[in-house]
Amino acid sequence: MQTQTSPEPFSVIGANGDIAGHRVILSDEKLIQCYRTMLTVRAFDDVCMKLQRSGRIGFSVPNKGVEACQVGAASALRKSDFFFPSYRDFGMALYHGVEPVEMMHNMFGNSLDAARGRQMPVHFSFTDPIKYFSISSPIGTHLPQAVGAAYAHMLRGEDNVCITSFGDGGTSSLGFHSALNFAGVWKAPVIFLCQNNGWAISCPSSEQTASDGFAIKGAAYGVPGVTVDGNDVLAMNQAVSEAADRARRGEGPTLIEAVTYRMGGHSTSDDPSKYVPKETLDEWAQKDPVKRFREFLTVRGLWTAELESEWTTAAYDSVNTGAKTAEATEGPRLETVFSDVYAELPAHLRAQGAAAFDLAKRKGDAAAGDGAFPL
Ligand SMILES: Cc1ncc(C[n+]2csc(CCOP(=O)(O)OP(=O)(O)O)c2C)c(N)n1
Ligand SMILES: [Mg+2]
Repeated sequence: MQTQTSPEPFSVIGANGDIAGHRVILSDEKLIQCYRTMLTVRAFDDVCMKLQRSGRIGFSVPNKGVEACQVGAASALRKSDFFFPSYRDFGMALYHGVEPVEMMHNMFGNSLDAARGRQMPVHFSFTDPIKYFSISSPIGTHLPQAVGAAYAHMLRGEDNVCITSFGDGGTSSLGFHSALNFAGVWKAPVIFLCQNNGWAISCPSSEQTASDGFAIKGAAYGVPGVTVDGNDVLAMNQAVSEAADRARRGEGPTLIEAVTYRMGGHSTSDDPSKYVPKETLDEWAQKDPVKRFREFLTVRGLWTAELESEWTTAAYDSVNTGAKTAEATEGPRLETVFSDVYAELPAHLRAQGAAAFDLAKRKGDAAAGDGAFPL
């Protein structure tokens, strides 16, 4: 693997599932775990799109096409590592055992959502079974958070690493530059995963930067950059494994540019047919990461059509059951507005809260009214 920006992204799985002279680090069991997670990401994505279109949830972000980036990266990390993901990273949580129902609690913003409905859908956060930090809506602001946490691990003598995932658009944020600078100077054990998926909403990657790709941006900060085929689970696993090993050895951060493609719109509020050329979409459909990994598993004798059908059904069952459970779970009560915010609620807020809760009780608990302002 090259440790410089290379025009040809590093890849392992070639045509027809062949891996030529490359070695596979993952056990057969982990390879299957990767593939099943990818199927679950696809099912979760598909079900969320339908839930949004039928008015049952407010928002989602398509994950189709970027499953290998997320799952390949997650498979290279330990449960004790810290994740500072982007909103388009369903597979990172699912790979490490977060159940679809937990993610659905956030999609419905109900009382079991970790943020008690105070975050948008797809803004997950989990403390168990992995440390999955709450998604930051303002682009790039989670990168310095990851560097700070990584530096704290270093000071405490722990060998955990932090990974932070962001898009091509995220490299234009102030957070990207300050995070790379601090991480480079402090040698913080952090992995910067830039998922170059072709678009930042409707801005193409080609208009996002004048530099030769995104991995090269690490050079100015003394951070090695590598360009990886983001549709290749095994290439992603290897690149992130190497970056994690470097970080654990105390050699500092790595910037990984994963070249992939967003096969859906930016979000449920977007219509990509207005700006994505159909030929480009067709071209990338040929490089579908799920199909590509399936071909590899077939060559390795780990996959059959029967297993595909069994695993797909299991993935949809867990996602659909999760959605039904989350939808049937009550919404957050008004009284929880201050929950988890203060160790001890200040007296003035307690007084304001009491007045608001009393009013809500008399007027109907935040129920939709006739449009008249309730005060
Ligand atoms: C600071 C800031 N500016 C603008 C936005 C609006 N916004 C939300 S997502 C997005 C595009 C991000 O693109 P990219 O980083 O490539 O990630 P992708 O959506 O492709 O995964 C923008 C501009 C925002 N959330 N925060
Ligand atoms: Mg993007």
